[in-house]
Formats: sequence, structure tokens, C-alpha cells
Amino acid sequence: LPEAVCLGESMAVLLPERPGPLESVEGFRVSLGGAESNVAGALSALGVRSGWISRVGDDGFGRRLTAGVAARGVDVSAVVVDPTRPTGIYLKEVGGSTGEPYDLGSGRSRLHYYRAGSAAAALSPDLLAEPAAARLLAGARLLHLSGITAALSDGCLELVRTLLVRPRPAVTRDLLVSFDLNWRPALWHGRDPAVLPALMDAADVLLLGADEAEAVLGTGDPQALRARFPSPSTVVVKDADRLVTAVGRDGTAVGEAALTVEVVEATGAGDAFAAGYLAGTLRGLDQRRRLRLGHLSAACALTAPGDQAELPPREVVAALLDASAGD
Ligand code: KDG
Repeated sequence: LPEAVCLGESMAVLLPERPGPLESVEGFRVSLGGAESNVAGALSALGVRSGWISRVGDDGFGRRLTAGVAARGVDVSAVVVDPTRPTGIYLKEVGGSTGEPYDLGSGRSRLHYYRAGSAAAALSPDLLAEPAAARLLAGARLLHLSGITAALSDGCLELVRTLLVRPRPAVTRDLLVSFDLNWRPALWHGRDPAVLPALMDAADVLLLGADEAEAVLGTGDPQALRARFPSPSTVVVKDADRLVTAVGRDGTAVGEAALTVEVVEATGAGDAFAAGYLAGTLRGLDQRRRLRLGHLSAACALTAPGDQAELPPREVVAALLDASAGD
């Protein structure tokens, strides 16, 4: 059984064949993406048995998605196929220096979602009555959720609440639940993000970017966020992916700087960081090494064009972790 279970929507991703505004892009390459399955895939690459729980449409993209996530070594036995709703899609617009009107500009990108009414948006607490999902949740040590799911529908929000907010009737008492804020303003049109702080405080491990915390809560300061969210055992604040600070319940802070890399495409770096940090947590590493493992896997996502980090073999990751642990 998986040690770590990640729950949330994934989608077919259409990546443009060249940078520039959508008005002029001719072709797209199909890829796969979704914050929680990205985390599950990176966990598996880091040697943590992982599972992904979601819903997909009974269509080619759904089958491709499920097979693609399974090919990364992730247990997909609890992915439900919905006969009536489609698999969600998002496409990426990548800025360049094309000089064309509406070009986002070099180094900038934007996600366009086509996921309203998707199979995964129909996730709800009903999922907990599905034997396959119940089996994975009962056997796991860690459950990973994100703020994306809370935005998708009332049913999705209710499911996140049921799994996260104590007394957590659906899961065993010692299950560690991590929550990554993953602020996606485009998903909150017509929905109220004021539901987020209660979810964030209910997590055992809370991960969030300083910039998104600033946008949602008005501060990105690690100690201020720690004071705002007293319940999680650790609050992990990522400052523009440069310095990440983990603050314990007693206020003890450990900060670790990111590796300097040539960024190819940043999407998915936060997911890879979460996977590294959580893998380190499950392996009982100290706080500093958890952060370093997060940075190592984030660096792999930052230097790859797609959303998923291609991690080096496990021995190489272990050697890099030791080499960077000069304390
Ligand atoms: O974190 C990367 C994700 O943003 C991407 O894979 C798509 O899940 C996604 C989302 O909802 O934005």
C-alpha cells in the first residue's frame, strides 16, 4: 500500500510548440499536469510509495492521464472514471520576445483552464464510500491536499474539509495531512477564498509561498504566518523559491537557500519542492535536510520544460543530499 496519498484534479496539458501569444501559436504538445499527481510522481521518484486519488472522464485524455501517472510508479487504483463528465484540460501560454501584441513577455507564462464541470470537479465526500479510496486512505501515513481542490466545487471543498479539519472522521488519527496553499486566483472567480485560512490551520504540515500568502493573507512573513496558523506542526514558507523557512510550533525557524539554476519553466517547481520536503519528513530527516531535498527536487522541475520534475536516480539524490549537508 502507498505510504503517501495525494488527492486532487489532474489534467491534460497543452504546451505551445513555441513562445508567443495564443493568437499566433499553431501547435501544441500534449503533456500531463496537476499539482497533486505531480507531487505523487515526484514522491515515487524519491522512493516513497505513493498513490493518487482523483476522477477522470471516460475519454482518451483521462486514460492517458491515468496511465501517465501510473507510469511514474504511482498507485492509481482509486482513480474513478466518470462516464458523463470530461477530463479537464489546461493550456499554457508562454511569453517570448516575439514583439507581437499580447505577448506576455520573456520568462512569463499563464495557465488557461478548461476544467469547469470536469470529472474531478465532481469529487465530494461520496468518494470516501469508494472501497479503493478508503483502502488507500486507511493504509497511508501521509495525505497531501491543496488549495486548488478547495476552489473546484462545493463538493470538492466539502471533501477537503472532511479530510483535513479535525476530528477528521474519515481517516485514522495518526495520518499526517499536508496542505499546499497553491493559490490559483483564476479558479476562485465566483467562489470565496475566505474558506482557505481554516483549511490551512487544520493541516499538520502547511506549505505556502510568501508571494501567495501575501496575496491571500496580506503577509508573507514566516513568523507572522506561524502566529496566524498555530495548529500545524510545521509551517513551510517559500520565498519566491529562493529561501525556504520551516517554522516549528515553538517558533524555531530553519531557513535554507534554493540552488541557483537556469530556469527553463517554473510550473511544477512548488509541487516538486513539496514532494522533496514530504519525502524527507516521512524518512525522518532533520528539518534542514527536508528543505534541501525539497530544493533538490524543485531544481529538477525548474530545469525541465514540462510540469513534472525528472529526478535523477535515487543514489544520486542521496549523494547530492549528503554533499549539500555540510553542517
Ligand atoms: O503546480 C502546478 C500546477 O499548477 C499545474 O500542474 C496545474 O494543477 C494545476 C493547477 O490546477 O493549476
